Amino acid sequence: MAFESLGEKLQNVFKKLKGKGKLTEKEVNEAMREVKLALLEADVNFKVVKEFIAKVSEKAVGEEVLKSLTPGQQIIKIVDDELTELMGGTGEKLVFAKNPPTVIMMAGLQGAGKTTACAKLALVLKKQNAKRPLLVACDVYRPAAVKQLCVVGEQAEVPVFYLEGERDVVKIAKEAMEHAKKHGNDVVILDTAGRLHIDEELMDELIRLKEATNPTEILLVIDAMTGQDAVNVADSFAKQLDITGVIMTKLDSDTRGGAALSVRHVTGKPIKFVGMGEKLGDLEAFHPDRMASRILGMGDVLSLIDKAQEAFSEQEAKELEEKIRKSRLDFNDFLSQMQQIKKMGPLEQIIKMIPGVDAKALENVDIDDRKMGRIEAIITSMTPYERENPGILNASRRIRIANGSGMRVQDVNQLVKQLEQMNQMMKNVNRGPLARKMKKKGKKKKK
Ligand SMILES: Nc1nc2c(ncn2[C@@H]2O[C@H](COP(=O)(O)OP(=O)(O)O)[C@@H](O)[C@H]2O)c(=O)[nH]1
Ligand SMILES: [Mg+2]
Repeated sequence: MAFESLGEKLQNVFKKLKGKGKLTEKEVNEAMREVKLALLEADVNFKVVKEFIAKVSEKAVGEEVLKSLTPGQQIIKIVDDELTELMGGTGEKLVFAKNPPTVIMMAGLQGAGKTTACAKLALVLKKQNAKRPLLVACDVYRPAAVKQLCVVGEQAEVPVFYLEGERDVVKIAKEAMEHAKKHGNDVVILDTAGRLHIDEELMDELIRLKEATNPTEILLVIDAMTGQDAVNVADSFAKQLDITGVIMTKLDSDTRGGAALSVRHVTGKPIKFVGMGEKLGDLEAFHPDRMASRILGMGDVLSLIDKAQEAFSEQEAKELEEKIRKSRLDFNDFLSQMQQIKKMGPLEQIIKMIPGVDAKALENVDIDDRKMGRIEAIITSMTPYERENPGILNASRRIRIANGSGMRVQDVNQLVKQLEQMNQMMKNVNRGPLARKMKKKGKKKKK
């Protein structure tokens, strides 16, 4: 897989930073120097590297220090954010025409992977977007080209339109559009010819095809293995043909990956899909954020940090600490804890993001968001006074709450018991050595 070596190098830089409490300017500079070298070695365009480092350095110095992150983590987060930004930020989806059929035109040099990409894309559209694509053979110069499209079309189980012996690609495309309208094909994918190099004849043909079919998407297919050449090709295609996006193929190879990191910045055009293998199923929508995290080898830890930061304010955390110290958790705390966890998203997803958690091991665990919903229903059926003073919940109150929340009295009993147990646990903790530490801290605060 591409990026392996870049990922390794960056991860090594960060390993050195991670454990440190504070970073000196010298340490930051040294880290930046190593990041720069790693990017250059990965064949990232040197102008891109220069700007990237400047941005990261500026942020690393200027960034307000978040309480929850160490300086090392902070820098990793900045690099991750900037890598994501570099590759296009949020990622751009394929656009469909308001009035079908949507025309998608492929362009690119010979061997880049256009014909394969046509069939791969058709398969994605069929499966994920419930479209009925039609492939069109507009590479008329090599007899084998039409055949190849027919073969991959058959594998993907999508129809292929071609005109035997016809040399006029505009005519083929126009007839294909008629065919599509008649047969209910809502997407038309044009496979086109490539050359070994960009030449005028090739561009001319593509421009005529574009004018005749008014494509919603013109996707440039480039081969990641050709590195900066691919970026240069993309740049001139972008200028002459006004492409709408890029399909980067062969990212499964051990290319250093620099092209994928540079192409957006150099051409201004987003990568929309990446080819991850020769098989027809090997086309993935491109997500800059996921790619950045993949390069940095951190799974989704960063989004976990983001989410935690959103959900808990510092004030809230302090208040909770105070109550825990006094073993006086009430139902308001219970409720607000649950709501904070909810803000972070479905429990199951959160748990899967924690590094070291084996997703398979979770399969049998019942992480029930509905259970949280039921608890919430019970608590919100209590009066504010009851929530703050769980001790007054006698039988008649419990019956009222059960009726109000649509739960059984047993459920209410169980919840009350849970809270009691929690407080009991806190009491035990508070008598232990940990508690003495916390008490000291508490006294200091009160001064
Ligand atoms: N490993 C790998 N090979 C690919 C990928 N995409 C295309 N290829 C191979 O690249 C070669 C050229 O592909 P083709 O679609 O014929 O290119 P075209 O000349 O642009 O139409 C074929 O052997 C494909 O199997 C990819 O994402 N990964
Ligand atoms: Mg081809």
